[in-house]
Amino acid sequence: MRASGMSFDGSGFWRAAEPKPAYEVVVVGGGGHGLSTAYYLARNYGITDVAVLEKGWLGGGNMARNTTIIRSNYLWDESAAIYEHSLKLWEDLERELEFDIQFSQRGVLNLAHDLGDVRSSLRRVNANRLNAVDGEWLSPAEVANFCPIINISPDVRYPVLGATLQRRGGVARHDKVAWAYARAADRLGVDIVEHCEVRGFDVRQGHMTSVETSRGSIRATKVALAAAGHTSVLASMLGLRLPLQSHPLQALVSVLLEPVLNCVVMSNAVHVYVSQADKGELVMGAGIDAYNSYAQRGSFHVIEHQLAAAIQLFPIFRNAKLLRTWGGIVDVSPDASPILGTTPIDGLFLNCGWGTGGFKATPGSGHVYAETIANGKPGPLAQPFALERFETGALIDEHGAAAVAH
Ligand code: FAD
Ligand code: PYC
Repeated sequence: MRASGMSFDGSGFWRAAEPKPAYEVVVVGGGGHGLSTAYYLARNYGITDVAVLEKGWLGGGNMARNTTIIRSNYLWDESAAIYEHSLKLWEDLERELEFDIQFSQRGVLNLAHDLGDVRSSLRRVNANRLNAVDGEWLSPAEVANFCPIINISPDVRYPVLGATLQRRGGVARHDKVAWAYARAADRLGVDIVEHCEVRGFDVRQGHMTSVETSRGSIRATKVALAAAGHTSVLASMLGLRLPLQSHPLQALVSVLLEPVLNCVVMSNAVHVYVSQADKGELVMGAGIDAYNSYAQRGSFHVIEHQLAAAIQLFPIFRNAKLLRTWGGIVDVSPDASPILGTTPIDGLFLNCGWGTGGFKATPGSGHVYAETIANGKPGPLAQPFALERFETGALIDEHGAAAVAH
């Protein structure tokens, strides 16, 4: 075990230690994006003098609160490119990280419930194919064939008029993904420091010099924010105003059931998305709570409405019992797309705004963020997501594919 940071012993327990006084790179936030960034910095660029500072415990934020949906069927070229890059990394991740993350490409259905939905879904499938992203359009009968428990009766409030299917989409076990990246980064020499809150920054003549934490001052000339939901709070300590709003996003699981659901089903109109975990729970998520908040909880009426809608689509869930509900805090940008790259402060990097859709981006986000940090400038996949787009107006209005965000 190293003298600083946190290490895995053979039994899988963590051992925390004091952070060192200085690092080449400090990553703020020990969620999926922070951990994957640290891993790719070490693996792809040989930058191992890295600390990941986490104010709570590893993976205690959105990373282990999300509904684990992975897909790359986004509408616009820029989004399809970065999410498809991520999906390709997912497809080899268990081998690369030597960890069973329960990655399962069981297919993601996006249901269409009215003519507008049908048209935008067909448009998205066509755009996906042009970008070499797999996608199919299914008729209601084909939907029922693929997922027999969906109610395709025309008599419900939101009848199913068809669906898009991305067969390569699916799920992975989110906490295991965090552990897998943490273990792999740790093995390459990265320090992962829990219970270390970043509370301030020292910037001299426009250059980052250190971060102030609950465990003392740590020198670093490169600081990479990966603190989903809290980035605007950190940026405001530096006098930077970011176009982000923090909202609660809730999810729930049922008690354990026999296998009934063979794929992932999303309905943007009904604001329900559901899959069944390998253990047996139905995993469901809601739309964001409309107000801003930093509390990791939401309002019960949102869950109530979600369940009422879910039961119309899946009558078989009527007798399922709720086991747990929880919330996370997601940061939503005006064009429902991430903000990635450099800032006006030399040595300060941004990775935020993934909103309701950043789990699927975990490998891709870390991969391109590490590239940006190592080279001091974004590569081609990250470049369109730069902060400057809010000045130039080159927005990526990705609302079509992530409607739970608004
Ligand atoms: P986090 O895990 O939140 O990591 C950020 C970390 O920063 C936290 O651990 C936090 O404690 C830490 N931090 C904050 N401030 C500080 C500080 N001052 N100092 C040190 N550390 C700090 N995405 C999908 O693709 N598919 C889904 O199905 C999906 N479902 C979702 C369902 C829910 C209920 C929620 C809440 C989110 C969902 N998401 C989904 C979105 C996804 O979870 C997030 O976009 C993604 O996890 C964000 O990146 P992260 O993992 O690094 O965030
Ligand atoms: O982005 O696919 C997604 C998603 C599903 C649920 C929350 N986000």
